[in-house]
Amino acid sequence: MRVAIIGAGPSGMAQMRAFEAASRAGEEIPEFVCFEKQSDWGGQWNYTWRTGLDEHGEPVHSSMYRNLWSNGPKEVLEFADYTFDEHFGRPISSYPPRPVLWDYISGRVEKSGVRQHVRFSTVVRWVDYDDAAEQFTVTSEDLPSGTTTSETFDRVIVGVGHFSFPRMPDFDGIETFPGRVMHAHDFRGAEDLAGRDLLVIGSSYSAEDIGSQAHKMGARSVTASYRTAPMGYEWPDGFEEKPLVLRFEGSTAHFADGTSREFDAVVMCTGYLHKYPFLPDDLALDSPNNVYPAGLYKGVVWQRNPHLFYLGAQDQWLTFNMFDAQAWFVRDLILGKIEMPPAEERQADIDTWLARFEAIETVADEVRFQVEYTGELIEATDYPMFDLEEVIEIFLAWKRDKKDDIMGYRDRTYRSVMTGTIAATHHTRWVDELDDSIARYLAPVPTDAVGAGA
Ligand code: FAD
Ligand code: NA7
Repeated sequence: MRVAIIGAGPSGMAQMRAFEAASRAGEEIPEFVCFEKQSDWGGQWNYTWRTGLDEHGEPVHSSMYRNLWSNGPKEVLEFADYTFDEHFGRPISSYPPRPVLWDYISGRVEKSGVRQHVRFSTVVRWVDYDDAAEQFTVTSEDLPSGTTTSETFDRVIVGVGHFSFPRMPDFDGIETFPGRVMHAHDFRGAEDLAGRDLLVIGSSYSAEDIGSQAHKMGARSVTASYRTAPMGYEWPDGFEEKPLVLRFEGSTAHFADGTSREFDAVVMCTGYLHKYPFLPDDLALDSPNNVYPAGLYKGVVWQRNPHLFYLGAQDQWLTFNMFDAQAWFVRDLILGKIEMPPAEERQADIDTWLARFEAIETVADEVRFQVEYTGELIEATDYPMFDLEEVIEIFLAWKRDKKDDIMGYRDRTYRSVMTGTIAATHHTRWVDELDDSIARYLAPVPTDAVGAGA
């Protein structure tokens, strides 16, 4: 049995950890190879300054920007088998910056010794399935040398994420806009927006966070334009929400409420496409960004070919620990510890979850849906169970904290559901912290610390 894992982001890393944990427990595991097109692991958390194409002419994967801090409390994403306390040796704050989370997720797999299984700088170009042989052929390219290789595998696990291919809408007259127009995918920092007027289009995480970052870095104004509903936070002075842009005339945007305003830059925070250019259409997931993409049994098994698996294909409330739950479940299906039901039974289960998905009305319903889904997977495996109700409570507290203070919510702290540790209050308030490095983050209270823990 040979298994191909495509992508060494948090999902692929979880899959390697799952196999390694089984091996450590004395189980026989299949040979597995992880293909990763970047030169290091971490997926979105592996920051790059590049935009557009990388050094090999490949589309740049990560959409993260230099100054990104976690947008949800770390207490909802903590690994159940490798806690923040274990990694950092002391309590840290609830909303760490990107390099700190990268260090955490890397630390776990570094200790597991699975790096040897990853073929870095190797992009998967095409995957074919041979019905008769019941095998996949995976064609990959070693990017530095340009060498292509085709190999057969019995199972393929897709963990390439789905926040990399921008959804880029068109607006009348936008071609006349003289300033910078970009998608959130290409945003790397807001320093150059100081003193400028920024328009972000969209009303979800990227709009909220890029708008907030621009405000933090001294933008003169931030306007967020929504299609369906405003974000509705109490924004600071100079930050407002407007209905959808109908058209541009040079640097002026005209909004659906009849108002207009001039801007220096536009960032489209309009989401991403599920896109799998290495898969034929009968294997490729095609879905909007939601918590129950169609065609996946237990959210991971491709219903049309149960030898193909997807990790992390959902819109994500939970992240790292949900990927773990999925990876442990997929591992146990592959090891035969969990039986793969026949197609009709899988479909019946999909339909049950689909009915629950369609009944979702509120944000709280959606959180509960994903947490309970994750719980169901954990229960089927030996991944350590944790207090799911407590996780839901933290999500709801996070939502309340954002409503309360959108610029200050990252200074709040929560209790770990894994260890009971209460997060440390960070030495500097998020809004005042201009150095997002891990060294600064982990330093004892610096003399210039402002606010929170100072
Ligand atoms: P990714 O992290 O996207 O990793 C996929 C990997 O697959 C990449 O390393 C990529 O190089 C590789 N790959 C892709 N195609 C190929 C190929 N053909 N061949 C070989 N390798 C390939 N989550 C949080 O919990 N907290 C946050 O604060 C947060 N902020 C976010 C901010 C942004 C801007 C974005 C885009 C996402 C954010 N997320 C956040 C969600 C994030 O998607 C998850 O945390 C996590 O990175 C998903 O892991 P993944 O492994 O499924 O996908
Ligand atoms: P999301 O969460 O998928 O949100 C996409 C947003 O884009 C959402 O507000 C959409 O509005 C809006 N959208 C989509 N198409 C359009 C058009 N044509 N016009 C105007 N607005 C549009 O993507 P994000 O980038 O915010 O977040 C993705 C991940 O990145 C997430 O995990 C974060 O942690 C970081 P709608 O409400 O559908 O009208």
